[in-house]
Amino acid sequence: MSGSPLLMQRALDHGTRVAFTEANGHVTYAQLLERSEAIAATLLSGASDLDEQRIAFATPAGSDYAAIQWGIWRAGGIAVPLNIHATTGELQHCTSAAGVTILVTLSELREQLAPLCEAQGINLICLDQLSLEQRCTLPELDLSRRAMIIFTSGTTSKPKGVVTTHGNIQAQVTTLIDSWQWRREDVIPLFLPMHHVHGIINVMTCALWAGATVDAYDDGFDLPRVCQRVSEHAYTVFMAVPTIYVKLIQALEQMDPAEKAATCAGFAAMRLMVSGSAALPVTIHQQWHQLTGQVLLERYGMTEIGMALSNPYDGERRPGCVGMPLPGVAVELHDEEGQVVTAEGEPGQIWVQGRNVFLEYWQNPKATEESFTRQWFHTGDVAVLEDGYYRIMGRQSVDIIKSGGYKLSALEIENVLLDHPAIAECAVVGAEDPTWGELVAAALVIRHGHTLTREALADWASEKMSAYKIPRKLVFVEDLPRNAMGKVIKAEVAALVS
Ligand code: MLC
Ligand code: AMP
Repeated sequence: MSGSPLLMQRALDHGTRVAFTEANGHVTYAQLLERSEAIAATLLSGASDLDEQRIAFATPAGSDYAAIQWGIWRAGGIAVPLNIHATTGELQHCTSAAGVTILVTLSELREQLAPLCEAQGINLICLDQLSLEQRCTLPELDLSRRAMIIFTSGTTSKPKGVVTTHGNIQAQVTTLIDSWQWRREDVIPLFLPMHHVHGIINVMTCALWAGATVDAYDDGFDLPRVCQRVSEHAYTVFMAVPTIYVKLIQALEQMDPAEKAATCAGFAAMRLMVSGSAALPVTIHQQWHQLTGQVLLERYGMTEIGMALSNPYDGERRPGCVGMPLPGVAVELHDEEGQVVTAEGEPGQIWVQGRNVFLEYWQNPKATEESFTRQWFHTGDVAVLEDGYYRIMGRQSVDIIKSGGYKLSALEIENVLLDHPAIAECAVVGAEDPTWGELVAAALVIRHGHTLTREALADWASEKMSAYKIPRKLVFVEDLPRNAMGKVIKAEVAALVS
């Protein structure tokens, strides 16, 4: 195992422990290692090293996902996880921007992915058709090798590929292992999407690093099943986005008293419950505490940096705050001139430095350079320090929306909407919402002689973008509000749609 990432070397020690429980049974660490070795040998197909070739994979959460990811890493490739619910257009962007050469998937997704692979000359491999007997000598890897590209939306119209090295991933994982006291006995449910760091790093990779067990949901968040498993006291750790806590509170309030008591008792018995990816409203923090006795640990992170700020495992977990820098992560606040803000109570943009910080945006040196000052990464989020705890105040750009924990680009959605024959102009903003954090909202100027309904637009848009990007609130306007320079005033659009 020399030369493999430490995660896999550790898996040798976890051997017969259960790595995943899933619908068809369970998979041990030893089986995961064996399967990933066969996948690595298949991907290498006689070569000695993939030398950072980009290998995409599209599989639901579970042991197949982990075996493919580890197989790509062990063969020396860069893993590019795809959103299994993305439209063909969205997938096309990721595979072509990353220069993907091979896509690994399950046979049930073959038909859906074959045309894309044919069009781009990508070799499509179905996991279930592989021989698990294959073996070969695997390459030596060091921590500076690129390991993963995750696509993230930002202030540009198309998502950018965030490149992390094995060293970055190791730093992102180990700081959470220590700070949140991960242990081998832990069992965690995994129902988050597997193309973002919350599911990939915080839940799956931390659990596998610790030798713990992941209970995988292959079709995303399934509220009745989660509550059932919680009431059976199946889990010790739980991690979710605020929207999930809102949905759980709504569900608990509708349960009959016996079911509610059993489910609340299951939540109460866990050693750790974490919220992140979007702001957790103080009211939800308090309601959750009243219902379950749990004090949620809120933390702050980003695709580019993993986790940066966290409330303490032991000590005060302050509602509305994201705590302090994790070990090994340096955080500073900077004003608009780039000067460090040291006074408590004064807002500034969060800058982050550390081994956790990503290497680069894939083949985009300009965007990479613009995001850093020396080694400090500019997050675009504004925070304030209050009594030693950071509190997130919002984002610098109005063009970034967070809905259900997904980061969305208003510009990307506007570009899609402008393809609709009835839409002459549009402006997309996030509208505050108690369940989703923000809802995607749009002000539309309709072309003369055309009509458009919300339902017709939703039908049309579902072919072009993932479900969470489709505007849920629409207002029809004669003209978009603009300033003297002709720039759309998004604050006025937000007032129109709210
Ligand atoms: C779905 N729906 C939405 C919506 N998404 N409506 C409004 N806004 C949205 N954003 C609608 C669907 O169209 C459908 O409508 C209904 O809600 C149910 O859809 P669903 O997909 O079944 O929803 P559900 O499974 O309940 O999904 C909610 C969710 C999911 C919260 C579980 O959005 C999710 O998994 N979010 C997590 C995202 C995440 O992991 N982000 C982390 C990024 S990393 P209808 O009409 O058909 O019923 C990061 C860094 C960090 O941020 O710090 O962690
Ligand atoms: P992503 O780019 O999808 O990784 O999302 C990262 C963004 O999510 C951050 O830049 C923040 O805007 C937001 N975020 C993550 N955690 C929190 C939190 N606890 N509170 C507020 N915003 C958060």
